Order: sequence, then C-alpha cells, then structure tokens
Amino acid sequence: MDRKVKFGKPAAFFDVFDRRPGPIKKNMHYCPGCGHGVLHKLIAEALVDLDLQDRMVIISPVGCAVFAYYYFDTGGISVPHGRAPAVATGIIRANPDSFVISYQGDGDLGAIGLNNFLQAANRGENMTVCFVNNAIYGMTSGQMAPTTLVGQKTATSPYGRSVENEGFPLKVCEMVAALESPIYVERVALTSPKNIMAARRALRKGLTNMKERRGFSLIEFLSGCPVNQKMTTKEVDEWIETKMIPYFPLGCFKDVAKERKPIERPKPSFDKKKVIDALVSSAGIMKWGAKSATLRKELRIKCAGYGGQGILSLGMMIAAMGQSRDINVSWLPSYGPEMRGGTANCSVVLSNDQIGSPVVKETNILIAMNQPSMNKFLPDLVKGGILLYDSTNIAPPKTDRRVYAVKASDIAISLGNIRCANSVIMGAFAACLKGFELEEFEVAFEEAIKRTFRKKKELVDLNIRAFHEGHNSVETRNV
Ligand SMILES: Cc1ncc(C[n+]2csc(CCOP(=O)(O)OP(=O)(O)O)c2C)c(N)n1
Ligand code: SF4
Ligand SMILES: [Mg+2]
Repeated sequence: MDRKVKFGKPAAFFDVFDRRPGPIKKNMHYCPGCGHGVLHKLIAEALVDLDLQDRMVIISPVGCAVFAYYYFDTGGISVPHGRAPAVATGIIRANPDSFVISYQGDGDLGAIGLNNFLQAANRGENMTVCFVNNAIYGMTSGQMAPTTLVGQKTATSPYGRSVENEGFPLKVCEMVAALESPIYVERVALTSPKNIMAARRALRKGLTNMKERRGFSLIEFLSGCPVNQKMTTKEVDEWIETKMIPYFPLGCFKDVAKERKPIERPKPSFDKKKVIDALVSSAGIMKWGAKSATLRKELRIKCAGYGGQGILSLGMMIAAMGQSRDINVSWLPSYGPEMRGGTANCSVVLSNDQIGSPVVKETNILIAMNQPSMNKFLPDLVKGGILLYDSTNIAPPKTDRRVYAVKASDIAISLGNIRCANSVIMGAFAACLKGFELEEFEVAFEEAIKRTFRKKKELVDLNIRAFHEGHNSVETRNV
C-alpha cells in the first residue's frame, strides 16, 4: 500500500478541465467542503497507482457528480438517474477487459436506483460502487434522501425526518453485506485526515478486487454537503462525526474477496454477422431498408373509426413502418368510451425532423372507417390533404380535398373475416401514397404482418390478401 502523501494533480485528471463550460478550467465545480472533490482526488490517485486509468470507465450519476467526466481522463458516461449499475453491467459484460466505477449519490443509489443497484450487487458484477452518502439531495438543493437522519431538517422535511412518516434511514452497507455475491463492503468517512486515509485504503481495496476480477465491491463514503446542510465545512465534519457515524458506523461489513471463487461469465461475441442477424431477426421489420428520402415534409395522419375495427393497430402499423425507415414517428391513441364501441381514433406523425407534438389537429391524411369519424375529423383536413375512407360504411363526402375510397368492410367480409378491413385500408393507403411519400410500402407491410401474426400463419396470408385487394380496389373520387 502506497502511504506517501502526494501533492498536485494526479495524472488521471485532465491537466486543464476543457470539458467544463465557462471560463473556469482549473477548478472543479464542487462547493468548498464537499466530499465529492475529496473522493475524486482519491479515485484519480488510485487509478494511476493501480494502473487502471486506460481501461477505466467512470459512470457519473445524476446528482452533483454528474459532471465527473469534466475531470477524469478516463472513459466516462453520464447516465439517467439511478441507472449507473445497469450501464456499468452492460459495459463490463460487453467488454470484460474494461474496468468500471459506478459512482452514485444517496438519492441516486438509495431512492430512484435502489433496485438497479441491489440487482447488480446480487449478481456480483465485477465493478466498484463508490456510494457518496451526504444524507441529502445535493444537486437539487437539499431534499430529503433515503439516508437523511431522523430529525434532520431538509427542504422536504422542514420539521425533521420522522420515523412515523418516512421510516428509518437506509443502511445500505448492512443490506448489501447480507447478500451472497458481494465480496467487499466497507463504510468510511471523508472527514478527518485519519478517516480520509482509511477511505483511501478502502477505495484501493475495492479497485484491486475489480482489477483482479474478483467481483462486486461497495464502499460507502459518509460525506458533507455544507451548502444544503447550512453549515460551515468544520461544522459539517463535526456533524458527520457526532450524528452520522453513530447511526452509520464505520468499518468493514464484509470481506471475502480472497476466499471466494469469482463468478465466471461467458465471453461476449463480436462476430459482426451474428450481431446483425440477432438484431434483424428480433426486429423483423428493420430489414425494410434505408432512411426514406422521399418523405419531404411532416405527415400528420388521423386514423378514426369504431372501437374494434383495428383503428389503433392501423395507426401503430403506419408508425412502425415509418420508424423502420429511420423516420421520427409518434403514435397517440384516444381511449375512453371508444373502447366500448364508440369512435376510436389515433394520431400518427411521421417526420424527418423532430416532432413537436404528437397531437394531430391539422391533418394531412385522414383515414376514416365510419360516418361519425368522417363528420368529426374531415373539417381538420388541410388544403391539399388526402381523405381515404371505407365506402362500405360512409356516404361520399362533399369536399375539395383529394379523396380515395375503398369498400374495406365489404372486401374483408368477402375474404371471410371483417377484422381484416384495416389491412384492406392499408393496401388502399399504400396505393394513395404510391410514388408520393413512402416507397417499398408493400414489402414493409408484409414483414410487419408476418411479425405480428407469427404464431397464426393463416392470418398472415389473409391479411396479405386483404392488403392486395385494398391496393387494387381503391378508387379515386376527385383527383
Ligand atoms: C429521472 C430523474 N428524476 C429526478 C431528477 C432530479 N434530480 C436530479 S439530482 C437528484 C438527487 C441527487 O441526489 P444524490 O443522488 O444524493 O446526489 P448528490 O447531489 O447529493 O451528490 C434528483 C432527484 C432527475 N434529474 N432525473
Ligand atoms: S451542493 Fe452539496 S453535494 Fe453538491 S457540490 Fe455543493 S456541497 Fe457538494
Ligand atoms: Mg446526496
């Protein structure tokens, strides 16, 4: 163990923090007296001394440490709140030659991400979790955390945490030590020099376990957040020593690294062909092709009819087909009394740009399968818009828009199943769009149908026949 005191910036930090926006490039963003700054330095020193820097990925949580990647000259990812151990698992499983630190606050690890964390611990993933317990949500200005002490006042517990309302603070080390897989669990404090030296030793032990591929280590760092605890740095250290440590005792809760046989996991495969095959067969429709070059503008589509006519799946199918062409899509169903046989509708947007709102009011294409839907939504069809309707159920409308009609219900009945009327409509829809917006529609439809009904072969054939009937039977009314 290296006992030499070191000065200056460890080489695992960037010389200049160029990733940090604004003029300050030499200092960290942490408040004076914050435990994160101290721990960062301990980590950076250890990465150099243990020769881990080049293969290390540090996962920054949501919380005050979210910008850890400004400082560490290592691999780094910022992840959604609480998801650090899940992302760390992905990295370590996909590339077992890498090393990974899951760096987490008490809100991140103990509240929103508790399940992610416990499951990773229970699986015994080869990672080191650095858990910064400052008994508060630092980044968001001091709300109560799972580790807030009983009686501690925070922004959301102005009268102090109470056992009656919130229960006792979560003892994470004690909980994890009770699990079978973790090999090393220790609680330390970032307060006095003596405690910081103990923290340094614990951190290095956890990182060494990972380096030797022994499994899951957790180190909990009791830490100050002077700003939100409204204390000076000296007061916060005293508070940790006199209030936190009696409830969260320091020490090693488990250390079985040496006697445990590490869990062996299968080596991942990066055979390009196998990966593509796996992706394509599970997504099916992804084979459809490259990004559509022919979608010139945003298409806002409304599908409407009776509940039970397959309106929502019609819209879903259009959205899925757009998605498979790498077009941005949204699908917004309208539920409610419609589910009991009234009108049902859904809004679909296809766009090469970002979609501002999934609500379709000004409609480019209206697909109407019953009269009330036609009456309700036709006024929203923009000038130059397309109306496609089921002429079995709907009287010819008076409109100056482009109109296409198909006897969808009659055709579906003649094919033996009224429920394939939506596939007839899809065929008609493809014919309306031919050479206009989306190419290779038929190929995509067949793939989507095969995927949807993969366990009912007879429905695949029926829906494909319905699609072709609809395609061939659509009539233009006023183009
Ligand atoms: C999904 C999600 N929920 C909530 C938030 C808001 N949020 C940001 S940081 C934070 C709490 C961070 O507290 P902690 O994990 O203890 O980190 P600290 O800042 O104290 O180090 C919360 C709730 C968010 N960003 N994302
Ligand atoms: S708010 Fe608290 S946790 Fe966040 S940087 Fe400041 S002292 Fe540290
Ligand atoms: Mg916190």
